[in-house]
Amino acid sequence: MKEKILIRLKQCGGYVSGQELCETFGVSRTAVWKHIKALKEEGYVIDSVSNKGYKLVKSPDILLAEDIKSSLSTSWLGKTVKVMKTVDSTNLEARRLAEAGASHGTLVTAEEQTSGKGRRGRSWVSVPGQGVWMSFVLRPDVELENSSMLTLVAALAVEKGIKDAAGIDGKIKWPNDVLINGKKVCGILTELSAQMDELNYIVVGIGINANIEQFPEEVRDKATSLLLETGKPADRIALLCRVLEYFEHDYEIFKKTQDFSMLMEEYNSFLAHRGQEIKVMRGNDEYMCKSGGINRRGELIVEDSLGRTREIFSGEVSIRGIHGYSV
Ligand code: BT5
Repeated sequence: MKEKILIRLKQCGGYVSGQELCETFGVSRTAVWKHIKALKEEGYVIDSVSNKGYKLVKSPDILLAEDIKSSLSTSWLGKTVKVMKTVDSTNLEARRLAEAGASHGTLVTAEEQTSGKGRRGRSWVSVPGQGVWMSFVLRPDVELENSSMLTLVAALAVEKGIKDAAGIDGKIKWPNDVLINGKKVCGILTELSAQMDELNYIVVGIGINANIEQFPEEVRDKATSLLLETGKPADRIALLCRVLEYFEHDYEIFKKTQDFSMLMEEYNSFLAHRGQEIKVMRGNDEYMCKSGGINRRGELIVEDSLGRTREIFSGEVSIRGIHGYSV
């Protein structure tokens, strides 16, 4: 009931009379008043004026399933959503849900991750309440060999979602980061479960540093947040929703050809390091080359010192700008 009252107040934008709330939801005035009181205790600022009713003035910065549902305009992504206060890792939770049969598009998000994961056993700093830490399950109709490109679809969605929700331009650092002013604002971790050549499910995990004010020492020189870059707090719900909307849209485009032929041009326009010297690292092997754009298979085209071009596959590769992490 409390959630329904909240949604009504949000949809209205202005005052909703107590009488209308009673009639719509079939409850007494005292019940309405109690729910409003409970909402205020959760941090909602609600103005109440006699003869006019109640008006939602400000929502607290917490992730709520109702808020996500009411501002998300997708057809299948995030329609089932699990919002958690704390979890080990949203990727692990999404995998558990997928193993238990969760459907295509199921979303998990949490205020806090106690063991946020990066690639290859690295960890992901997930300051409680200050980021968008989310993962979703895909049961895609996509060939196993093409599935790694979903990381690129996610990066493209994050770049555009950040632009819409926070009004700032990012750059995609192929394959799985988004940077602002050369520092990492988002990391993506795509994991899959397959048997033989058959894909069971994919989990796409996205971490966006929305409102982190201070990073721990170990990532301070390479990490940034939207708050630090724009000087204003980002609306995490809007950010999450816009990213999911772009992902769903671009995923449908990707699925048509199962490659990047229709997304490549846009992706390359956001690519960091384009035309610049980069260091490619594969295990202990490192070499310098010039970065081009991606091809339609999502591989990064580079040119070595002898002018030969190579395509690098995202698998085990990390790239760095010549001055370290940044461009
Ligand atoms: C990534 O790995 O960038 C993938 C990160 C994915 C995080 C999301 S959050 C929701 C979901 N649930 C999870 O458990 N994970 C996903 P990689 O490219 O390996 O980069 C990891 C490296 O980034 C670390 O070794 C640090 O150097 C750095 N790092 C850690 N936390 C960071 C942060 N909050 N912001 C920027 N850089 C960070």
